[in-house]
Amino acid sequence: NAIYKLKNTKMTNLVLFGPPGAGKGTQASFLKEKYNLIHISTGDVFRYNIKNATELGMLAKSYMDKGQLVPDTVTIDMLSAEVDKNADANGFIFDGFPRTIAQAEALDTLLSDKNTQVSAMIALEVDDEILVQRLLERGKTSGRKDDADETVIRKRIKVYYDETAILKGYYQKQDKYFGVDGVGEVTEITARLSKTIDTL
Ligand code: B4P
Repeated sequence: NAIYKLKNTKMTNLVLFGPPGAGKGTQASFLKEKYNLIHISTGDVFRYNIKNATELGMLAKSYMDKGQLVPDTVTIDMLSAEVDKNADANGFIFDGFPRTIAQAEALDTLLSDKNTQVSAMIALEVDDEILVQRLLERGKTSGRKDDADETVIRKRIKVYYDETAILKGYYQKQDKYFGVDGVGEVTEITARLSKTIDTL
């Protein structure tokens, strides 16, 4: 109906972007409160499914443990379902999605079907060696197989450059790309991100 449409045109839909360990999940947890947005982390949804031993979880685990991306069709279907669960949202923070051009195109279609669109991609910029250190540190306590082994961590960073980094250009072409320095105190980085979001 008309009200639903009007609300949707005002939605703020942020893609939080960056290599593994850049701080996407860390920052999304603050930004969702501040801007009253629904936070969807594809990694978290996969890990929830792994924990509950669902069919999706079993499939995702076989890729995640090796540092590979879960196939697009599976990831896109899951993301669509998560968006549909929150039809009355003010907007979304997509954390860890899209990671491929196919996923970015699917997100555009999904949002345009709801009379809305991606507002901005905000990328956290962090040097590779800092990423490796952060993930190894988290691996000591997280129980995440993909954080425990430096070879797998480096594989994830390589997959980011090979398959995901190309999305910078995809959003730059639409004037929606914003890079933010992701090194420093967590609160400092939240402030940097907020400064960008407030200009949208
Ligand atoms: P994700 O769950 O997205 O995990 P991630 O890339 O490691 O980032 P995360 O958000 O968890 O880390 P963060 O930067 O917050 O993906 C895991 C796997 O799932 C992928 O490899 C893939 O297999 C699969 N997957 C997920 N989405 C997919 C998709 N769309 N398509 C296909 N496959 C997909 O934090 C890292 C660490 O840094 C933390 O310990 C944190 O405390 C620390 N940290 C954060 N900010 C810091 C700061 N400012 N200073 C110091 N440390 C900081």
